[in-house]
Amino acid sequence: MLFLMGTFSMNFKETQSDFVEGWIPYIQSSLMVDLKFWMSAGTSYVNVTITFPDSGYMVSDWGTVARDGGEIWVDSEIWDWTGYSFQIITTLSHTYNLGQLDGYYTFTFKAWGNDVKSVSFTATTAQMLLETDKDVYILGENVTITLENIGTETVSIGGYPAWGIYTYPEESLVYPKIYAWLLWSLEPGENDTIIWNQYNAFTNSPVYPGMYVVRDTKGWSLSAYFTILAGNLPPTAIFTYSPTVPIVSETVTFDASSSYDPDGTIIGYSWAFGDGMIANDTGPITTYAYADAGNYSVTLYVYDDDYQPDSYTLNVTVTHGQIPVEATQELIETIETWNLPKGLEKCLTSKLDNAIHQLNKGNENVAINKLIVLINQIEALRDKKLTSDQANYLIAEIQGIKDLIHG
Ligand SMILES: [Ca+2]
Repeated sequence: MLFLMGTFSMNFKETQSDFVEGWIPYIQSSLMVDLKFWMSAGTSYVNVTITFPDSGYMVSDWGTVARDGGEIWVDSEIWDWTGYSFQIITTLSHTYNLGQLDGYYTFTFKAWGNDVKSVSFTATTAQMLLETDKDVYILGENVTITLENIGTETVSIGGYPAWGIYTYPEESLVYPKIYAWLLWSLEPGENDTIIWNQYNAFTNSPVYPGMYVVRDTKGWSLSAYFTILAGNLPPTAIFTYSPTVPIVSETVTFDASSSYDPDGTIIGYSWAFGDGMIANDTGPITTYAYADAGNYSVTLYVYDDDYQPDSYTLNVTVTHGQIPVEATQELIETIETWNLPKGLEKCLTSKLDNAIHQLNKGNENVAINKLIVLINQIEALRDKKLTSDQANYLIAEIQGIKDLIHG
């Protein structure tokens, strides 16, 4: 179109030629104009789509929305290029925001002051919102449809649900088969949600892939379009393990039997235990024992009967259990045989007691930090309140306990 505009400027200077090419006002035939009305969140819209037989047309001004009572119109400026144009069917489209309307209206699309095409509709300020949770679904996937009162007044509704699901563009109803004879209402902010399992209520079989539309049946002119694609739904990997806090060399059971595939079956389970070891094709339940204490990221990999994968990761903390606790307890008992001044003995043993307390609570890093602080304090006491041999002994023992905790 810009190219043609350029041609126009060039030809404009050549007005002496026999045949003058240029843009002339054009009044569109109603046959090639499509008007579509819809509402969203209480606002009314009309979309105008014009199909031109070739590239030699343009709309320089789509006009502004004017209204007088129930009559709404826009006056556009459409041009036809008198010279050569490409034989390509061209579509131009524009959406008009009509604002908040309440009542029966006729919208007229005009060109150069002439009526081209009209559409009549009923709009309401009830401010209902109808939507699906997604725009595209895989065959077999649940479709969640929500009708919400986003206005400020209670809306009374007769019949349930207040909408139907139709094939598009055939507009053949697939759900529901029967509307409940029910008077109900939605308060402002309240919504009603229905999950549709993609079953055609009339044929009692799954619907076909394609485009569908949910339309309200109450005259609100609400619609929500969505597409169902043939395809595979991915599996969901999930597992649990026990015991919750395993200790070194203990058998840990990993159970992935709650993993699932919504439209098929899981045919492969593999594991990465986080310490470099993996296990392939284990089935849903497997066992493993860790050689060292530590924090491990355990990842389960599953794939379904269409070989689509999913994975799930949990952190597993493996401890030395009571081994460092017992080693610390033994060190306390040794210190108590040294006949140190009571204050000093209390200082050392209470800090070790604290570390045991933290270990028993599973706070291994806190326990290690307390032991590091204690080592520094013992260094400060070396050759003062503690002999060098005592300090060496204590530090070596505490380092040993730390290594047990660390794994
Ligand atoms: Ca699947």
